[in-house]
Amino acid sequence: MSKVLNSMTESITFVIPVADDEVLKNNFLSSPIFTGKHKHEIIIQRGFISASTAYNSAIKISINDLVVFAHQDVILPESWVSRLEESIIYLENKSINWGVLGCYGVRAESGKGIGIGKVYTHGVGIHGQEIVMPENVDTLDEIVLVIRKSSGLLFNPTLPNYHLYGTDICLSAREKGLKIYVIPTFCIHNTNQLLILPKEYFACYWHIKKRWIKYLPIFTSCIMISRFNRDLVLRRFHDTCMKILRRKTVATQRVENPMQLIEQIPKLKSLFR
Ligand SMILES: [Mn+2]
Repeated sequence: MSKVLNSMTESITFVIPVADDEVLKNNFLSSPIFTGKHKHEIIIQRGFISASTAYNSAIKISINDLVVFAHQDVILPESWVSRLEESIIYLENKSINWGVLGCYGVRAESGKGIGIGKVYTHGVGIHGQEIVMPENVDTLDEIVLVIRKSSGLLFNPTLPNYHLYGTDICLSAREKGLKIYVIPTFCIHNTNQLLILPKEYFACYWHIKKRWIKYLPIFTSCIMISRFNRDLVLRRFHDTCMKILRRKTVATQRVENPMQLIEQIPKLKSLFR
């Protein structure tokens, strides 16, 4: 990108739904941007019945226009804020009316399992197509989502649980004629890699399918929501086999100290800047 900024001019509100304070402390709050002095607002949301209700209540009270929603187990590098700002300037200079930005997303032509935006997912490794400019996608992964409060976008309060709310808000943006972009930033998702999708995930699948039937097929970072539910059927078959074989349900557990992990993997260390 041509425009390089020396300092961030806009304060940001970061919203984190928290289920485990230890995970929050060792991951999101250990991100280099928060370890020193900073001017951002951090809203921690606890005890909500769904991600959508947690996030909407945060939008209401946020003091800044720019709002970032991230998982408690996501770690953002030092450069993250300036890359976000460069991306916003790039989009606004091109008069692109953006609705939602993120770190990882998919579009119809992405191909199975290939997302846009390079990230590290614990249990998977470094993955996703590296980008140098913001790239238009259909939907974004929930790990990181960015909106402007002034856009009027809200999460769908009728969507239950903590799944597919990123897909839903991207479709709400599309409905308003707003564009979805992955920005060229790197982040780490220190997740527990699940082998079997929980039943709540499928409840969200059906909810999205019903609400956004006119946009089928809908490509998401985890599943394709389609008329004949091909991905869902395959996924359920896989999960049933796993249950019959009584295999473990979590493939990889998140690491306790992700900063140590970054030090141990040279490629990860060079991307995490
Ligand atoms: Mn997570």
